[in-house]
Amino acid sequence: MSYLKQDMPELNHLRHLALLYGDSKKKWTKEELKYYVAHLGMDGKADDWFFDSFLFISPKSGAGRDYLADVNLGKTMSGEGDFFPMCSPNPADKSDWEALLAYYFGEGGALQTLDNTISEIAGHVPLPAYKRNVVLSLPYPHITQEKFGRIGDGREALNFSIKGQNLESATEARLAAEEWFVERVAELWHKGQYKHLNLLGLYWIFETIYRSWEVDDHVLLKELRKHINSRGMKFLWIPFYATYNFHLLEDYEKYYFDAAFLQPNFLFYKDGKYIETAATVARKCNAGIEMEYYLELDEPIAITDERHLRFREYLNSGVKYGYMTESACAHFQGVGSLQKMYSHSDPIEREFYEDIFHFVKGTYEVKDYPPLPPRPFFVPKKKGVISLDLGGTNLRMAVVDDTGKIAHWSEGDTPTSRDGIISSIIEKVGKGVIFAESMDLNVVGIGMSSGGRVNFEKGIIENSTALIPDWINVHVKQMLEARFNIPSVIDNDGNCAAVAEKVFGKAKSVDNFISIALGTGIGGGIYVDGKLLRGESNYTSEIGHISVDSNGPKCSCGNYGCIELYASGSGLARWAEEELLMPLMVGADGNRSSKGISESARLGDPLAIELLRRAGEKLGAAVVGLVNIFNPSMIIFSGRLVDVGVQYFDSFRETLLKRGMRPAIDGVEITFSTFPQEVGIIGAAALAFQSSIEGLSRPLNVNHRIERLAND
Ligand code: BMX
Ligand code: ZN
Repeated sequence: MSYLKQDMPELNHLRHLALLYGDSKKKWTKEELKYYVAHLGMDGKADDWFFDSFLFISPKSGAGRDYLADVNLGKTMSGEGDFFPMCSPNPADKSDWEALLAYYFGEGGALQTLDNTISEIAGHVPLPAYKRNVVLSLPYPHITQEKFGRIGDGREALNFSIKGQNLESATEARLAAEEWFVERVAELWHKGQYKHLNLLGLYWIFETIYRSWEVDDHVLLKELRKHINSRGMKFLWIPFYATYNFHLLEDYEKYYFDAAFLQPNFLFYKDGKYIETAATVARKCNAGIEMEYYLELDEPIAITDERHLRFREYLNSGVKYGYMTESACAHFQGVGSLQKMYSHSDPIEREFYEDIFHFVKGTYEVKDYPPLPPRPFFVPKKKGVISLDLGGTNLRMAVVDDTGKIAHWSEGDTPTSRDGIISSIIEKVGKGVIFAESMDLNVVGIGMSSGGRVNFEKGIIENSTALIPDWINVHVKQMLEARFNIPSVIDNDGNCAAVAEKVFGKAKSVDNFISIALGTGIGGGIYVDGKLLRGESNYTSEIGHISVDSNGPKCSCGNYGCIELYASGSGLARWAEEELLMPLMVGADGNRSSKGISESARLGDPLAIELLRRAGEKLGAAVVGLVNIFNPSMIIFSGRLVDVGVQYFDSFRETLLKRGMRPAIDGVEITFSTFPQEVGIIGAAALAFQSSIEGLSRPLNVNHRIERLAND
């Protein structure tokens, strides 16, 4: 039972490895590297060597595609139970991998500059006993890459995905690409003839080892390691703190890697108190430890204080648990932190520079520090959520604050494929988070409103009609939480619209109402006695699928003659086109969408007006049934079609009054939402706030929480 020992000949005397994150568009300079290569005195001159080993990592190619594998950002500290890696929607290809080789080995590349930096310092400080180690990251072979490029005399571009092939072939392709990269590294290294460097090995950038029905990194790594070793290099890994990684660490040297360093992750999680556990596990598994620090120049004071205390704990624990001198250590230091610490105006940061140096030398002594402040230590900022609304036509994203105000809005077409929707969601949320941060909003949740049958508890889209093709069995909640580490919630868009009215809109003090969202389809949400009607499985209130003609056209829901086929945006256009007046109708510009129809009606086209009247009447006929059953006091319309034309709503009202049972129908107020285009977004935002209040581990009682929020 021991750590991965320092100073082992087989690892060329590796002791402390600095992680150097770089931007592949920018070359490393000697000025930047010298802070890691040497200790600088007060006069700025090198007076000793600093790190003995250097790991170069570049997350993205110059073209913006990802080398980095996805990291598990599960919502618990260790990611237990909610591990869900999402491969990059924008994976690097062969040209990017070649660019990475140039970044390492090219003229003025990382290795040449490091070698020159050492040469320069060797002018003042006697050379160390051993050459300095370099470790290079391998780019991750993303399973989203279907056309990596050709290798050797291969006739086709390598495909890393299981599209069109089985998992075994996909894994072979991924391995072939990695082996090609390793060969190129070996060749280029040989050509480089670096004076002061030793190529210790290659680094596997994914912080766990993943296997599922579409990816098999276990097999890949076992084979890849053999290949790397056969070229005289070692294979290194730095997993995050999670019991499944502890488990993998137990066997790591037997199968996967030659050296591994465990991340305590204590710096980044407010509930983390795990340096001791991490040290125990590392010691048990013959692994090293990762030191973790960073420095941001514009963080709030409370965070700075907390960061200082936590980092002090890493240093002190190095003495207490022995890893400072017994264990090989990797040093995560954010981007350029050591350099910033050296010249920092805050004496505490400056002191850390010296402390890290002593730590690396093995001479750091424990320093006292005040106890950690009580949680929560992060300064409470104003709260916000990221909200998404996916409909048949548009995908929208907004940042919403806790008063329901939209701070940021973006909108695009609904992508035509499931993968397209997923990538677009990820991209939009990413942008939303950045925007929220720039507004100093603390993002407490992600909410999504979507058409389809939604398993609300689990956050899964179970099924959809043809309005969103292929939008079936999508684990949205899991995906968002894994990716962004933010509690996420998803509900049907009709429900979201109703929630929006209850929490922020016209129904704040209304207990029984029906919300009808008129868009590409017709979404519904119904409140009964102050509670959102959810039914057995949350599949209620699909108002659009009430049949108004049992011999009508077939709907993709399974039924015939659904009201959505006549009175929604898509329905109006269909009805006009297929059955009714449209062939005769000239219209304003011949536009046969619902917009064209509405435009024509506004210009007085009698056929368009007639069409709107008939649609309103049909919707009225359907809703009469709902009024008779639920006895609401309000019907609220929202969605794109609220402007479709007065004729539609006039005839809706007339039908209701004519056909509804008395006195129920007389008590119904028909009204329009005050934010008709944003109901989905606002409702999803309200749900996200609800979930964040009590955490997501318990079953949700949404109605109770919505009221709480409404009363706040
Ligand atoms: C459809 C159905 C409903 C949804 C309604 C409104 C799917 C994908 N959608 O009836 O769940 O509430 O459309 O959707 O099954 P929108 O596209 O008009 O926003
Ligand atoms: Zn239907």
